[in-house]
Amino acid sequence: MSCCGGNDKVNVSLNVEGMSCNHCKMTVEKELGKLAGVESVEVDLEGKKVAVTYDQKKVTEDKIKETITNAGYEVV
Ligand SMILES: [Cu+2]
Repeated sequence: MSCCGGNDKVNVSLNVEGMSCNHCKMTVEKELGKLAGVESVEVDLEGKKVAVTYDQKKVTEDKIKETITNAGYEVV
């Protein structure tokens, strides 16, 4: 058990197709926010990017991609 820090937190920036409006943005943020270990989600509609900060001990990048896909968008 580590208490103060460590390298568990990572940030990924994913290219996501299909997000076209604020509703899409909110959907992606909401769905990713439900995952344990996801600390922050930033959606860039113009850039078609989703930046996620997460704890790699609790959730994986694959799981994040799967969640975006299940929400109806395409991770490219
Ligand atoms: Cu939309």
